[in-house]
Amino acid sequence: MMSLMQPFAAQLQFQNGLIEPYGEKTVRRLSDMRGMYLDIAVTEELLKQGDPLLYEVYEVDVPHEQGQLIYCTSIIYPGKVGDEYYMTKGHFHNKESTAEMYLGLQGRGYLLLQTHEGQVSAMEMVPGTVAYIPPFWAHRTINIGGEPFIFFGVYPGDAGHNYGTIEEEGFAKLVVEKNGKPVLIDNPRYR
Ligand code: M6P
Ligand code: ZN
Repeated sequence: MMSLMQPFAAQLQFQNGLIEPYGEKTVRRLSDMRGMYLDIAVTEELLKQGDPLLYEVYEVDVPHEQGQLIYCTSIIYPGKVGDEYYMTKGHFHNKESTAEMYLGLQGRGYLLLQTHEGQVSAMEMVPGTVAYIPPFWAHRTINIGGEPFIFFGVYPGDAGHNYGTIEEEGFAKLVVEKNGKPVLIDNPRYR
């Protein structure tokens, strides 16, 4: 007889985003994102002084298979590289026809999205925002506040992450601080 996967639950702490038990924990530092911020000189300068922690992702251990739902929390710390706020790498899904959902838990962020055809979308995320990332949209999150920006995410088990396209082309828009406020500007290095 085929043995079915057993039901289970994890416990999520809304205040700090910790979810337990978790399987994989991803930690991204500035050195993992060389070349992704516009100001390369500032990036290299910061790296000489240390290697700041930008964000962490706690993923619950679910098989990466069709039919499953992967869920995780992401914690993006407050900070900037030059004028550009700390952000995730951003990705398309390997299986591009898969969607994703985010729920804001703490802090303030932007969800930046774009398609291969050059459509762009951006929305603010605060606690309680439930954002829907449709199939075929690349997505990146950005902390635009002074405290950790924490959100919960769910996506299909067979979605996969494609970072290559974003690493090569970047996002069309950047989120930078101007006069103390976040603004979207065109990425001069896009494509
Ligand atoms: C969200 C989800 C994860 C993703 C994480 C960090 O939690 O979309 O799948 O890994 O953000 O983003 P990235 O993988 O682009 O660095
Ligand atoms: Zn995704």
